[in-house]
Amino acid sequence: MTQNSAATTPLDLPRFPKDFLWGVATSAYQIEGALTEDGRGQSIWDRFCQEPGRIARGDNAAVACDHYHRYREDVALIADLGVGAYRFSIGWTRIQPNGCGAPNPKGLDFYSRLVDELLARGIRPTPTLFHWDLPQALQDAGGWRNRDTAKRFTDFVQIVAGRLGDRVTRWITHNETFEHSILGHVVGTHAPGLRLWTDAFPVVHHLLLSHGMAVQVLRASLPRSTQIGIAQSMAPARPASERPQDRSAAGMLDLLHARQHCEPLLLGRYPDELAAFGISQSAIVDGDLATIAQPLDFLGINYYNPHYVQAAPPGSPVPLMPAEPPAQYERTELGWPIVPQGLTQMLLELRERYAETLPPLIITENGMALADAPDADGRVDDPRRVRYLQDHLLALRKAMEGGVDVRGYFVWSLLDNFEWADGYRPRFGLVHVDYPTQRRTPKTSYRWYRELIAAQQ
Ligand code: IFM
Repeated sequence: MTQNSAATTPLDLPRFPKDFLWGVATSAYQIEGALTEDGRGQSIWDRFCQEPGRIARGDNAAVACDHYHRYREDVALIADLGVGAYRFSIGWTRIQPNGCGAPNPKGLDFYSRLVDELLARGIRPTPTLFHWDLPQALQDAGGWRNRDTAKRFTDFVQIVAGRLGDRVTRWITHNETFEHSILGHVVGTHAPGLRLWTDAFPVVHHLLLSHGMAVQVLRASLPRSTQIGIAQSMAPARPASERPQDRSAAGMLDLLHARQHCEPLLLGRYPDELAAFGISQSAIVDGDLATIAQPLDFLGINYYNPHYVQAAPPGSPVPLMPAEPPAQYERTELGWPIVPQGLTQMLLELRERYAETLPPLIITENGMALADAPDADGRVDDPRRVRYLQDHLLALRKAMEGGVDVRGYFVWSLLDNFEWADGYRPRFGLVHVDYPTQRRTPKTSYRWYRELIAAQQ
């Protein structure tokens, strides 16, 4: 089964640079709950969760981790970890219930209180401005297919920066434009549940365009020292076999994922091969690529595992399809293979591909889903997560020794939370959440991460 190393103590880990940033991450929709409180408007995920059969076991995020009410307790948990930064996201519909117009003061107040609470405990707030919870009113007007949504996003960013920019010094525009476009708009397993297939390109383009426009807004209104980046998922595309068809399928996946979502940012152009792939780029307007390719202070990388892929049978609507990962890899609760060396390989490749323009990197997500449960003594022991994190940190260190400039690492996630269409069963947290009582129980991995951070000082 597993080829991963046995768990060792944090002290066995290679040392990271003194100023290396340690953090934990969450997102608004996955933890906050309170969906109808204080003037919050409906998002595409509220609507999606109401549709029968969309979410495993009929779960929804109405309460989630009740973080909206318990944020002080959660910040105390973050502070006890000893991390330097907390990545969270700002729910757009708390600020603009319909995605446009005057801000809702109560929504802004919530994030302002959260920021103050973090700063009071020496933790640097690192908000993500869009983590998939688009206002439903904007979706009704076409969502990310509509170019106007990019403009609406910049208005929202301006409002948030105006309120928090005096205290927030690191910003992330988007989370995973690949997943939001493909899961939400190509295969329809995430909100808004569309199946646009090759017609989804405008979604990709407007997400990336809105990123560039948001960077411009932040730069124009915030101090020069403000750090601005984006969090993109990266998963090496691996062929199911050495057959030429499967190798070509892996090349296509790499094109659609890493290259389509990175090259506009880093090179100011889409890969030429997209046109040959039959994707119409008529959504691109002159000047858009220059807007997208704003200089970044960091590129956030979310890494979980490589994606295995194979050629689809002749006559299929799309030429590639997912393949089973090789049997030697242990899997997480979500069935994802555990391949730490994929992280090293991906980072080295990234540096090689974009040597001239790659900004410093931050690992903005990494972690594993388990079905953790308290034992008879109420303890939540998760040695497999400890080993996962340890092996990925060793893999990260290897890439850094190979010359990749990585400045920080955020564990996904602080808390067990609402894992989108998979509901509550997969648990990613360093802290266990008992949903009926909302009791938080730090797991073994939480203590391990705390020791690791302390040992680096
Ligand atoms: O929970 C998600 C998160 O919202 C985005 N990145 C991947 C995580 C695990 O699936």
